[in-house]
Order: sequence, then C-alpha cells, then structure tokens
Amino acid sequence: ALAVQRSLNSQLKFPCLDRCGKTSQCSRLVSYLEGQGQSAELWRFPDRSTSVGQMISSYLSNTSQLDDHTIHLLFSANRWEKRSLMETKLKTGTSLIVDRYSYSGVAFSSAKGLDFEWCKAPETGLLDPDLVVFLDISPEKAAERGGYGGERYEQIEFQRKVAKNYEVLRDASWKVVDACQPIEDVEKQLQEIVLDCVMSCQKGKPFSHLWS
Ligand code: 2DT
Repeated sequence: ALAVQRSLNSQLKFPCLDRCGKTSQCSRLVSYLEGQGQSAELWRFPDRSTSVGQMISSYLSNTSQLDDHTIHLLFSANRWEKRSLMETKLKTGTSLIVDRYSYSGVAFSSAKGLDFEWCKAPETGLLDPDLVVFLDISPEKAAERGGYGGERYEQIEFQRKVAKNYEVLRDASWKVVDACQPIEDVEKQLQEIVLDCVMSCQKGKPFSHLWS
C-alpha cells in the first residue's frame, strides 16, 4: 500500500556549499513543477521556524555559542521534528524540493573535526531522498560571488573542508550540476533531472531510509 501511495510524489535534496545558488534554484524548481501540473513544496533545513530552529538560527548568526556535538544534534532534531509531516506530504502526492538535508549536516559538522560516522548516526532512519542534486562550485568561485555573508561557516578555509566531505558522502546516484554555468543553464538542467525523477516516482516506489 505504501508503494501505491508513494506513487505520486518524490523528494529531492540539495546539499551544497554556500553561495552556489541553490536557494533560488530550489524555488524556481517548485514553480516549474507547479507549471507542469505537479503539487510541489519548497522546504529548507535548517527550518528556522521551530523552537529548535530558532536555537540553530541564533547559533548561526553567532548570537549564541554551542558545543559542536550539541549543535549537530540540534540540526538533526530539526529534521526529525519534520519527519512525519514530510511523510504525510509525500504520501498525499506532494513533491518536496528540500534545500539542504542530512548531507549538509554531516559535511559541515565533520568539517569541524567531529567523527564522520558519529555525525551520520543521528540521521539514521530519516527518509531517504529520491534524488540528491549537488550544485558544484569551488569554494573560491563561491566566495567571488558577492562574497560570503556574516554567518558562521561562511569562510573559505572551512568551505574547503566541507567540499572535501561532500566528496566522501557523494555516491554514484547523486546528480552533479556545474553551478558555475549561467543561471538559466543550471535551471534547464535541473528541470530535466527533477522532472525525470518526479515522473519515475509516479510509477510507484516504496520509502527508503538513510543511510541506504
Ligand atoms: P543556509 O545558508 O542554507 O541557510 O544554511 N548546516 C545546515 C549545518 O551545519 N548542518 C545542517 O544539518 C544543515 C541543514 C550549512 C545554514 C548553514 O547551516 C549549515 C550552512
């Protein structure tokens, strides 16, 4: 039964370095899917609207300090608190375009020196995306794009470590799109990849869970 209900939806994840353009591409994708007659929603992590999300937000803006393990678990908790809603949306036929997910959680926290497997552990059991798209940009190119903002992590040395961790996490199923191309080209490629995924999910596919 799950597979049948699952037949109308898909969830797609975008882990990336900062300033690769993922946030605007994600919202363009939602509009595109809607234009194709699909029900779609834009989600992002961290979801700063919850009380856990507010703790994360003040940490990111350097308003509060937290132990590296503690903030890692909060990022994870922020996904867990949305997990059942995520499942409900997917089961009722809405595709979710998710701006960052567990991959960012692992890539960023392990860039601080936390053990890679320890970082993966709390993500175990969250829904596995049907598609992961990596918008590829070098930390140097990303920094040239108007520079990094004032948030924690927006520093080139740190982003280099994050980029290395994404390489470790990346498997053959990830779609990699060159984020240095003109915005319209990136957009076209994403549309193709994503529509393809949404269509193939309509044929019916059971939920799977991290880390499969
Ligand atoms: P945005 O700039 O996309 O709002 O991200 N991050 C994100 C983590 O360290 N762990 C996580 O689990 C997630 C989802 C990446 C805010 C910053 O938060 C980092 C950049």
